[in-house]
Amino acid sequence: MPDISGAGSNEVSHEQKALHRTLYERLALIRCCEEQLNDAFAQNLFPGYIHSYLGQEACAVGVCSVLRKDDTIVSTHRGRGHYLAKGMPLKPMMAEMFGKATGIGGGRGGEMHAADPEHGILGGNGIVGGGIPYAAGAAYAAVLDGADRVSVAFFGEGASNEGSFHETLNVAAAWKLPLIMVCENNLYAEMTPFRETVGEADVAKRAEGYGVPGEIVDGNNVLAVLDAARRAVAHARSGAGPTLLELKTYRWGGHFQGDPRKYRSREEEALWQERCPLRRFRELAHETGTLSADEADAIDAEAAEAIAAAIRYALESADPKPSDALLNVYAS
Ligand SMILES: Cc1ncc(C[n+]2csc(CCOP(=O)(O)OP(=O)(O)O)c2C)c(N)n1
Repeated sequence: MPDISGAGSNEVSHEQKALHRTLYERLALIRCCEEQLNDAFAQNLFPGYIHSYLGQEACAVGVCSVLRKDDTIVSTHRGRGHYLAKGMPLKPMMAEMFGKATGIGGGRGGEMHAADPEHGILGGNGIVGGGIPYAAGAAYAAVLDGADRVSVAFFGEGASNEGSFHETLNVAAAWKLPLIMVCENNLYAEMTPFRETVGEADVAKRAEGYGVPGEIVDGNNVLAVLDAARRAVAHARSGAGPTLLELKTYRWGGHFQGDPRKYRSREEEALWQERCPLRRFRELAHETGTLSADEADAIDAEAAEAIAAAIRYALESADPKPSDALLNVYAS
């Protein structure tokens, strides 16, 4: 495997530079998206809830960076990072968040239910753990098609206590499905600390009981996530079956915007903000000579402008027509 970190070498290859640039572009886009949507929400411009992905950006970017366009993912109620990292076009994604007719789902799905099969994004899901079996279905479809596509299930540690997690992992192991189960362990499910709901707080240790590889990864280190995802994808594509990855991370905001966060301390939040995935990657890229501070600043500015333009587009777009409400409900 090529050394993508740059550690131990003074040579910086063109590929390394290009990879680091792309990773930072995606991280910055997701960061700006979440920040600006929070602002829009505070100004009462946003309909419904926002389940912010701030702080978890390296999870989506690290995993999706090793996927092909035809590989599939299934997301959760906290899905924008996954959508953007897997390539959902920005403006239709944003318009969907605002429930507009120009949204990728015509505004029917809204914040929790965007999908884009063209880019292998099979959808978010408001049911905790609800998407996990769909991802196994997509993996099984790849086997039936004789294709070497892989399928990724993103979910939170709360979802790992649902039956759907256990049943899916069991059947995926038995049938050696090309599935990567990615648990983003951000320590809280709504207002409940994970450690109060389990006897063993490392989700990845459960992998052994199902006879599949399991790995605990620093979810705030995009290169560590990318490395682990690369191993899991190679395992799945070779026909060896599923892997369970547990990415240890933290959501900076509440469960949803407006959550007063009484279940955790401001000190704990500050500690995790010190581990900012973007700042850490910027520092590493700077040290290894793959991205200068000026280049990273320019990427930040481009991302901020792209997100602002997408929000303007969404706000200016028309609402769906009431007369179209039954479109796409029944097969014609
Ligand atoms: C089956 C089900 N149970 C409960 C809920 C309410 N609920 C919504 S999000 C959430 C917490 C999910 O936590 P986790 O899976 O860790 O994801 P995170 O929000 O931390 O990203 C709960 C309990 C739900 N939507 N679906």
